[in-house]
Amino acid sequence: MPEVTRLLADIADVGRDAVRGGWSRPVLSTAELDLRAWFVGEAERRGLDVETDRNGILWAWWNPAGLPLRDAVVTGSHLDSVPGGGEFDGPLGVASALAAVDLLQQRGSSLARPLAVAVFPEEEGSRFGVACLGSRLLTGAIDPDRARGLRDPEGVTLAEAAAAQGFDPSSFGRDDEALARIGCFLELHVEQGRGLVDLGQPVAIGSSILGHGRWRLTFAGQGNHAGTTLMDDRRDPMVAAARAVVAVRDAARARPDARATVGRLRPVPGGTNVIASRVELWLDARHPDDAVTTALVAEIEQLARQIAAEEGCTASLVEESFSVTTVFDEGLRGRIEAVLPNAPLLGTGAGHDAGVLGTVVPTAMLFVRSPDGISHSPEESVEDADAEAGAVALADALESLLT
Ligand code: HGY
Ligand code: MN
Ligand code: MN
Ligand code: MN
Repeated sequence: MPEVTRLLADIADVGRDAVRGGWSRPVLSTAELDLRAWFVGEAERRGLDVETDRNGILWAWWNPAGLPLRDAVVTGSHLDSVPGGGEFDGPLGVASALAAVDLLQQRGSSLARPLAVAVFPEEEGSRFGVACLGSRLLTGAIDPDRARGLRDPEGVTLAEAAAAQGFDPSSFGRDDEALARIGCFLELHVEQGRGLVDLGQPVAIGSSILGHGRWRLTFAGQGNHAGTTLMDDRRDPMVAAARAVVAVRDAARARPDARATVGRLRPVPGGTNVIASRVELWLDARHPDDAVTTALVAEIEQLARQIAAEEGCTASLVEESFSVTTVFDEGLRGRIEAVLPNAPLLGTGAGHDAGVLGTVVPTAMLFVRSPDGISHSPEESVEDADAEAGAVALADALESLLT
């Protein structure tokens, strides 16, 4: 069994979701804390020195020559998941990084630069709503006060949840010392699409990440009794929300290569025999051209206001996060292409910490084939042979960057 597969098998029971299926590993949950402990154990077993920085990012250092922690080659990914997500989104990159360290150690590779394996928290934004929260804090891409006040669905703030686990929320924020240590960042990730299946290749080199953002759309109407309120006397925000979901789909379809999704909707109060007083829904919109994303969202907002007026409701839209389109560092990518000449270039519609870090340091990505291309679903899969090919490709790329 390839080491990557063995490592993933080790954590296969952590955060299994019996209700949704798949895995639910929200940041700072028991499952995610268990995964952090697993990572620390595996890294220390390999002789890496592990530290947790003030933003909750784990750094496992391999620096046998005791070089100054500057210009390091960093790899890694995330361990948190979407609700009911798959086994590989995030953990494949972390397990592959550990397996790549094994290979480099077996090869007796000499390190002219330090290596670190990093684990970024809250990449999915599944608990506190902002994706890549750890790398955004590290790079200063989110105001620390706003981050501290982000609330999870139960109303718990990030500051409260972090303090409960011994972190000091007052120290959250851009960390120039941590950033100064990074020479480049190379993230391996399951592809989350069918590009490699169609190309018949196990591994690709990333070319770009679609710009993408999240907006909260709220419809407010009149909460009332489901049995005593006549149909003509209603101002039902659930009806407005339902119409808006279809309008989102239609508006995205009208723009080639746009994607827009409503994956989460919350009626308040949410009773079976209650006409909701308000409904919140979350919009995820993406496009290779950030201006098109902006125009798409503006059209959706205008449609929502029109629908609200027709339903006797009001509508409001708030941007929660946005990540501009990322084009990976050409120089770094070129060095990796020289090592992996058979690996095709592939863009992705999925966001990654490499995209956020790419605003301040050279970053690149490797993608590993997923037979059905399904992700953010329990059906996400990666063949053992492809997982191993990914770890070898990562080791080869890291070796070329480290020597
Ligand atoms: O949402 C994304 O694109 C990523 O999986 N966080
Ligand atoms: Mn994901
Ligand atoms: Mn991911
Ligand atoms: Mn009643």
